[in-house]
Amino acid sequence: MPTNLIINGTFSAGSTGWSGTDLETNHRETAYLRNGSSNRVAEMDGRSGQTTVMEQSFSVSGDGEIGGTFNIDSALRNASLGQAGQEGFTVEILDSSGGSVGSMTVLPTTNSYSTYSMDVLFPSAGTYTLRMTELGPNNSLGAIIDNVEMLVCFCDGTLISTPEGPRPVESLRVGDTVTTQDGPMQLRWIGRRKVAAPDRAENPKLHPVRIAAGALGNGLPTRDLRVSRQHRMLCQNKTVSNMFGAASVLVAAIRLVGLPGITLDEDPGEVCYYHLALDDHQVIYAEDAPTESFRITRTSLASLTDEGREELLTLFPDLCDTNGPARRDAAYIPPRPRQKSLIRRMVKNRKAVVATAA
Ligand SMILES: [Ca+2]
Ligand SMILES: [Ca+2]
Ligand SMILES: [Ca+2]
Repeated sequence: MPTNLIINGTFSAGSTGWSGTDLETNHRETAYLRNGSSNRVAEMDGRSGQTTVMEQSFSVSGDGEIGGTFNIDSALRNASLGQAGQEGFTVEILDSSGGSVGSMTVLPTTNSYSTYSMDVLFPSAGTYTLRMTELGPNNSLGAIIDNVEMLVCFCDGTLISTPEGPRPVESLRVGDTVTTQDGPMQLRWIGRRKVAAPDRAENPKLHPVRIAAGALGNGLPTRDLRVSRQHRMLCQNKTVSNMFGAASVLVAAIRLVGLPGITLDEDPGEVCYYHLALDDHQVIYAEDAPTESFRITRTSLASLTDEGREELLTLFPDLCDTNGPARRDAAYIPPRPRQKSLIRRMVKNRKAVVATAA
């Protein structure tokens, strides 16, 4: 779920979190709209002769470019309706050296609220400032504002097990050590693919699979986990050993959809998929649930962004030699029909995906 980085964007705590010039954050809505509402709002024109500026800094964390959405509700106060189209304010999102990463002009035309939004792409993690500046006749009558939000998706911060304890996936760097079924191993490459909400709406195959906490059995995963459809999870139960003569096999997350607590996540919004590559295909742990590291094949290379694929091929031609001898898989990967019949039998036998401790 996205995080709102703005403090007191509802003005319920007056001017807390806000700085600037000529702030007017101490009135209830009814003072401007005569509607009896005790909701707290701010006005983007405190006094005549002073230009109202409202600012708030916030910090954005993450890896590479980070996408977000800015929202604000605004309406003209009754007394400003004569200046519709002139009274309003500008919104700017500034980086730490004052460069703009996003701006828009808000000029409400009625005394009922509209939500004004803009997408913001932060080029990197850091401190940014939201600045709103009064526009129009400087007459102490202006646009009123409420529900200011800077929503950023931190990609759920999926926790990956490492020898130092669980770490959010976006904080991992090449060379860091993660826990695998075969012990600690260094990350060789990290890929990241962001899927924007409109792309998901157009291609439902980009929706993630949501695995609710505990849905795999044995309390796993320990928190809700979202993975791409083709990402494989380790299945480890009696049905697996009966069918395959192995303690565990890897099954694509999409095959698990329909089991209690495992659904296709069709909520709108951006999602971000991470690929963690080690020297070998390994079982790693996401929210403590056993899952696979990035498996390098022609198909998986094709699923990467162009930049990601090029980087991987350039940096690690050895990892990417799909013509060379077959690489060892972390566990047997049954063909698709066998995965389907495994899940059917597991349901019939009432076996959890991870029935025995991983
Ligand atoms: Ca409010
Ligand atoms: Ca003013
Ligand atoms: Ca004004």
